[in-house]
Parts: sequence; C-alpha cells; structure tokens
Amino acid sequence: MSEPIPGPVAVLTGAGISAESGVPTFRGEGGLWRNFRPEQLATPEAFRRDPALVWEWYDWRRGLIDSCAPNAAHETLAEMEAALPDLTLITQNVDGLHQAAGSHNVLELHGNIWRTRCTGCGRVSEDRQVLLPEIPPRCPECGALLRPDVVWFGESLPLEVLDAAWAAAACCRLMLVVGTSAVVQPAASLPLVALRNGARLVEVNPAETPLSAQAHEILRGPAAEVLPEWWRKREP
Ligand code: BJW
Ligand code: ZN
Repeated sequence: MSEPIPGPVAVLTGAGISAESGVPTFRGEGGLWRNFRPEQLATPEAFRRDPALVWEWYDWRRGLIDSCAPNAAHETLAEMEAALPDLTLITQNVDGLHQAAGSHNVLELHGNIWRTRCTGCGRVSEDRQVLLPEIPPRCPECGALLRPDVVWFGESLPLEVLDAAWAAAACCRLMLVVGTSAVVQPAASLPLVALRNGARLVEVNPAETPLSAQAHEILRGPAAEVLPEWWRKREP
C-alpha cells in the first residue's frame, strides 16, 4: 500500500490538465502558439493595437472551451478536495473546468475567460455568451471597450490571489504540479517555494520540464490517466 497524503496539499495546474478535454495547450505540439505569436495576442500592447483581433481570438477560444467538459484529472482533484482537510488548487488556466468538475477552493492566477473587465470603469462581469454579438464588446455602463478578465504578459497577477497561492505553497507538505511547462513566472516559482519549505514535489506531465530534476516523484503520462490511478492508491 502507498504512503498516506501528508499535511496540507497544494496543487498547481496548467494547460496540460485540460488537454484531454480538448482545450489546446499553449506551447509544444498542437499548442496555440504554434499558430499565433503571444506578443500579437496576449499582451496589453496587442489589445491597444487591435482590440478586434484579440477579441476574435478569445471569442474563438471561448467557443472551443464551451464545447469541452472536465476530464478525469479535473474530477480527481475535486474528489481530493472533498476528501482531504486542507487542499488548495492553484490554476494558471482560464477555462473554468476545475469549478465545472466540482472544485471550490480554486485560485485563478491568470483570470477567467468567462469574465470581462471594462477598460473605462473597471466593472467585472461574467459573460457566457458564445459567440459574442459584438466584437470588440463595449461596456453597457460607460461605453468603453471591454477586455477579457485574464492576465497578459507584462501585467501583474491579482495580488490577493497570488498572496494566497504563495502562502499555500509555503505551508504545504505535498505539492502536485500538473500539466504545466513551468516556464511562466511567477507561477513557475510556486513549486520552488514549496520545495524550499520542505514539501514533497510530485510532477504530472508526459514531458520533461525545468522542474522534473527536482521532483521527488514523476507521473509521466497524460493527467487524466495517471492522476486518478495515483489517487486511487492513496485515497484515505
Ligand atoms: C500535459 C498533457 C496531458 C500536455 N496531461 N500534461 C522572471 C524571469 C523572466 C520573465 C519574467 C519573470 N517574471 C515575469 C516575467 C515575464 C513573464 C514571463 O514569465 N515570461 C516567461 C515566458 C519568460 N511573466 C509575466 O509577464 C507575468 N506577469 C508578471 O510577472 O508581472 C510582473 C512583471 C512583469 C514583467 C516583467 C517582470 C515582472 C504574467 C504572465 C501571464 C501569462 N498569461 C498567459 C495567458 C493567459 C490568458 C489566456 O489564456 O489567453 O497564461 S500566457 C500562457 O502561459 C497562459 C498560461 O496560463 C501560461 C502557462 O502555460 P502552461 O499552463 O504551462 O501551458 P503550456 O502550454 O506552456 O504547457 C502545457 C504543459 O502540459 C506541457 O508541459 C505539456 O507537456 C503538458 N501536457 N498534455 C498532462 N494530457
Ligand atoms: Zn465601463
């Protein structure tokens, strides 16, 4: 029998956890950035230059995500949250699939694709329309341009969310890192914070990452296959 789960648990997820749901990752084979340059689409400069182009990309991705359902890896993390006394799920994903799978304690580091934020009055709203009736959309309150409520390169992460993620990483005894290339900062530093504080690091990824060399255990495979299997052996 495998050893039980120690103390508080933190989980960091990235695009790879949603790959088997049909959501494309960013980097690597089939990744979104094989076809689109990030600096043309995921930066504030790109949005200032051509808001319609940026919104067309997000509108397309919203349509794609809308047709996707959580997979066994999302479901396993929701089961773990229900079964363990202290689990914090930190995600870089904007797709909302963790919440759709039943996770409640989710810290979204890079925002959520289903929310808009007004560039004029700052109003944040949920908007689930697929496809948007007007591109680029405008604020019903003040008429200014709306933007996706996500974090682009060069922008700060939401401070309270980042603080909570940092605290969870610093005090966990086990950190699971699932489906991230671990190259985008500051998210990529969270596992290092956990390691520095003595946590056990488990990486779930079919490919090697800059974290692999420091992981105590590596589940080399697609998350929807290897994570449920790992949890079944440890379930309290
Ligand atoms: C599977 C699988 C399966 C496949 N199962 N796994 C320090 C040093 C250098 C640079 C910086 C630094 N600090 C900040 C920066 C700048 C920048 C940065 O990190 N750049 C690096 C790329 C070099 N960071 C920022 O700008 C951040 N802001 C910030 O730090 O503000 C302060 C500051 C600014 C400027 C300078 C200094 C300080 C903001 C980062 C925002 C990232 N935004 C995006 C877009 C979000 C909105 C949207 O979705 O459109 O977030 S970029 C994109 O990358 C997205 C993701 O969340 C993020 C991470 O990607 P992720 O999730 O890891 O996906 P992939 O595709 O990279 O990897 C998928 C993985 O899954 C792979 O490993 C596969 O093998 C695996 N996989 N199938 C399991 N079935
Ligand atoms: Zn407004």
